[in-house]
Amino acid sequence: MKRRRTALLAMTALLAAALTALPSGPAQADEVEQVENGTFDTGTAPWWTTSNVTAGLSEGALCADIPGGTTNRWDAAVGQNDIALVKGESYRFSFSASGTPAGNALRAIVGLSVAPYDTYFEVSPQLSVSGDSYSYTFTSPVDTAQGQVGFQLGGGAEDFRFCMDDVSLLGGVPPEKYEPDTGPRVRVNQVAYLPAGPKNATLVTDATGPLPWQLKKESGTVVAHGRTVPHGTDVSSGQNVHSIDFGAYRKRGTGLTLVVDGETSHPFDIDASAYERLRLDSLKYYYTQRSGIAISDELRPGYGRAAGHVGAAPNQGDKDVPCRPGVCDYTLDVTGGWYDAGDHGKYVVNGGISTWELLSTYERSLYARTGRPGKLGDGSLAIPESGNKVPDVLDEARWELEFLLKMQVPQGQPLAGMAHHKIHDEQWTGLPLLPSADPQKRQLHPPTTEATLNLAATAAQAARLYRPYDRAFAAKSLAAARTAWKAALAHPDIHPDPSDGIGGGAYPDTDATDEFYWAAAQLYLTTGEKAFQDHILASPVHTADIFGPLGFDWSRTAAAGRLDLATVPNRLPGRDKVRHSVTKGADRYLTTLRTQPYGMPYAPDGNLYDWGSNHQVLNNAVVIATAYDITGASKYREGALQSMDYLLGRNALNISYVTGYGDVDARNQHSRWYAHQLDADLPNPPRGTLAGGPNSSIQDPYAQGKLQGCVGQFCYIDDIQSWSTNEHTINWNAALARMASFVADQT
Ligand code: 9MR
Repeated sequence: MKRRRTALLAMTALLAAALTALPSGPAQADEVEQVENGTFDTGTAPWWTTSNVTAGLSEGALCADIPGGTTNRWDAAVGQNDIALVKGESYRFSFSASGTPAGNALRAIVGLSVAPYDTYFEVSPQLSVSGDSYSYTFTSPVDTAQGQVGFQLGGGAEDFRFCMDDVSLLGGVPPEKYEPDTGPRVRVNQVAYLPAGPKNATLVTDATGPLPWQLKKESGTVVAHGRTVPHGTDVSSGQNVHSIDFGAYRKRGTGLTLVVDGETSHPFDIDASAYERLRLDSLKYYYTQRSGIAISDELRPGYGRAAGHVGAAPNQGDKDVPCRPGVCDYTLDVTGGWYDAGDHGKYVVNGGISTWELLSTYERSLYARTGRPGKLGDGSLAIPESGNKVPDVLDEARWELEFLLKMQVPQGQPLAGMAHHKIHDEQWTGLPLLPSADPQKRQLHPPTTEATLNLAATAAQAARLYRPYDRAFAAKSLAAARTAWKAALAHPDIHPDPSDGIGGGAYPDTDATDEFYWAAAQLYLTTGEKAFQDHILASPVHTADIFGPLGFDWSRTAAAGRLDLATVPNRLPGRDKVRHSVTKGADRYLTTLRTQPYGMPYAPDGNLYDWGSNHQVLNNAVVIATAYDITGASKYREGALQSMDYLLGRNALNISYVTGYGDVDARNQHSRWYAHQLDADLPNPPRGTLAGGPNSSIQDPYAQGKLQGCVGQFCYIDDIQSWSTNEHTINWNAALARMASFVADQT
């Protein structure tokens, strides 16, 4: 039977013919077909099916009857193995497919045919009855002779019929040129500027001289005007840009626009109310990340789901989790906590910094001149604990703290008092996959000094903050923190294995000096004891310049000690120097912000944007905001406020990186359960979810297929497959919550 050729395949053939006909042309690798018998002209070999699927030829296509009632996508599948893939080579994966009745989804993958079944490329289109043609380009991240092209069709309730034809995996194709749609060339904070705050925008233009700009009300009335300031080529984006300062206009309004160079910006408000919403939405994010509890659809309409990892099949549960072979011979109940990100793993290291940043958001509200603790009070977050007279942010953080405490090695066991680094699936799983549907075995990974000190630091901080609400919990936390501290002192160099990254992230670290400093600082702030003071004063971290371009994060935790020593009341000798070190760090971030035409306090060395760069921008802004809390100097307030503009749309891609905020927002973050892009029945991430953001190293194949050679800010794509540029995580949202809360307080 003849192929039903797609227009695209036909075009490719024509192009290939034209290229061979030319006597000389640009050198190009040969396009080589990797799939055998993708056209099903005479039979279905060498394609295989799972045993529950019957497949055969039908009008020159492969058709298969797919049974309903299976759980996972891969429970019913058709595929071909022994596909050779070459690392760095670009492939075009194309096929046509149909499904009857309509509404069934396909997961098409190119991956590994043997354990650990890594996926190098995947898509999950909805199938139509009439059939569609699909074509994608990706780059193989590996060399293997054991590749697989797989069509996974399980997980549906009802039987259906699937047909496919013209399956092709063509190697040696040129990578596709991807052009992001960046909308109007004038870039603004698409959400809101504060009436009494800075107001800046950026224009992308070839013009070299100043251009006139106008600020317009929704009605079209011009309310302010001025001239742009040319900046030449911006390093972070490679664009020629001008900046616009309309801060002199201070009237409240909605739907304003900036008009310049023939372009009209996305609309924005001049008003503070959006930040009051963002303060809460960014914190509400944590309830929907909870493990071990059903998420109530009443509290989060559209986000209700069954409890994850409580032991109900197919989950293996987190109630009785063994170690990886050879690590320990006990099991622990490690239910609860937050899922780290779009995966189902739970990591003490990242859980620690996230908890610190939420607790510090609350603690700041107690001590900062503009702090308003009532805004984070009981009932503010609509969580199951609302109404218990405890500030909701403390209730939410406690969900994670209780989990962190459970990760401590019990007394009587080797390494007692230390904390296991992480617990997660034995193997990586595919997308989408609800937490309650994860069938993988869960395992505890070895204890590490870093995890132990994350526990010590956050449990010590918890001890002082929960004391007014629950003395017993405060005492239990402090005891656990002391035990962890002693265990870490006894084992100062047990670091996570950087290659322990199967089924979950490694969170590697080779130096725990900063974690020791952070834990000592929290223990000192809570107890005032001399031993902790001595550790702080003797630590090289105490006087080190810790406010570098990338700032702080899960692996660089010194700031989580330094900022609190500077702001939480204490009697540390030389405290003025601590406070001064923060303002000095903030001054440097302000200098960065002023030299950046997009106005963010972030300029990584070599313009190499890091994994999760958006939260690094935010954490650098946290340092600036803390300098404001310390000094009251308006330059810090202005700098901290201005930093938000970048996250909310004043950037090269003209996108708000916070879901539900702005005209064009990130909404397809990598996630196994906010997987709307793969399954229309699942939601997008909730409002107030931050995307990781530009990452120059583009580690995932999807981004590699689209963004090869990207400059700084352009190394981002809002696609669920791009886990290295577009995931969401508990630590990134914590930075957002902290800054949103600061901004909301500046009104
Ligand atoms: O955020 C982490 C980033 O700093 C690391 O470079 C990267 C690789 O180790 O891992 C990131 O964390 C991921 C974690 O390992 C697993 N859950 C999702 C996290 C965000 O992508």
